[in-house]
Amino acid sequence: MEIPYYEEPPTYEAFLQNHLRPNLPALIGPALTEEWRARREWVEKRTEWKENEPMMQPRFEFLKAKFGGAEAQVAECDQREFTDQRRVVMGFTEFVTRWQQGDSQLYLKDWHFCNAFPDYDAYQVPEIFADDWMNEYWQKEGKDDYRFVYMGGDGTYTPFHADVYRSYSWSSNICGIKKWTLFPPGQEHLFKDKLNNFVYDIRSVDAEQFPEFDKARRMIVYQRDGETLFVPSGWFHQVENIGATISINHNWANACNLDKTCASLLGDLEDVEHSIEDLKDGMDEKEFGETCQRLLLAHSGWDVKMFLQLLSCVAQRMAHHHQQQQRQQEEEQQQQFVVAQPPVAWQAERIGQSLGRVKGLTKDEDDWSPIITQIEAYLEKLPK
Ligand SMILES: O=C(O)CCC(=O)C(=O)O
Ligand SMILES: [Fe+2]
Repeated sequence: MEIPYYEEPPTYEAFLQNHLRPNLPALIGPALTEEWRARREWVEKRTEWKENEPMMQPRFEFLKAKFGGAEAQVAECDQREFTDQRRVVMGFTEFVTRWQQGDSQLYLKDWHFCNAFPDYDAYQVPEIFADDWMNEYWQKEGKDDYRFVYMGGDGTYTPFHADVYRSYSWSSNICGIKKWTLFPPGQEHLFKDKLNNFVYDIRSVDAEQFPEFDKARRMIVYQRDGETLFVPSGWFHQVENIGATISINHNWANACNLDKTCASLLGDLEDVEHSIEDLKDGMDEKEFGETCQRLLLAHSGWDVKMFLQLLSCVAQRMAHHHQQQQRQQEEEQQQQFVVAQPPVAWQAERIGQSLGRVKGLTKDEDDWSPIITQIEAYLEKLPK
């Protein structure tokens, strides 16, 4: 399996057809991020350069002077804690200083950089990734978003996982090289042991615990300075940094992977229901349902109500734009700019499908029905 490489960024239409819809990865050359302030200001050319090494390196002193006041989560790559690495909160200056001193296991992760520095425009989201319902909803709600900066030295890594909510991700290297091992979906049974524990680090898999892991089909991708990787929904992956690496990444979702994020939510809900099945007899249906939603929120970071609110937020925006466009057409005005996205009727159909699946599980949820009614009203206003 080969991953397509785009020297020049693909058009939105090509990206939609060849990557978003079929859920396939892509590697895009540095031209996509050429104009980013982060690429101009955060890094400089290395003086001694050998092949298969990064070409750029971080400007440590600049980064400290500019962002030193912030705090961020730092993973200790050599410390496993359940299914992830141990994380500590650290001042950014301390992190960079220890990085400079060669503290090689520290990996700054999931730093909500845009929230921390809203006036510093480190980058612009490329057009092909701009149709992003997750960040649209979470930002509107004033919740934590899914826009991150990662920084770490040679050998830091992210263990084997699939992304939150089975969302897409895109990741751009400001400097350094990332070695990605990507696993196409449909082979999850090879990744689990009898107790449903997943492989943690693909470089040291216990063959007795995971006897079939070797059979898993995989793709290896080296992502170099300035390059961007599109990671499709539900593809498991592990990421290993080669040389000092800084990257920017977003998790995102839209109509194209809505079926997958919806399935992930409903799958997590089923797991929660199973896990407390023995409490069911002592509760009425409503109490059991509410308990499951609380556990789902704690376990997965969202619940059915949040998913419905996300759909409502997006459907409202689409209905509003559609009405505006119709008015502008009648008055022969210039049409307003909206981000590149699939045809609205198709998106509305996908929302309707997910809504149908959620309605299938509604058990007298007073909490959900007004939102469902609202979404249906927005969908009514959209073309069929
Ligand atoms: O860069 C990393 O270490 C992890 C990034 C990742 O897992 C992702 O973008 O989905
Ligand atoms: Fe990931």
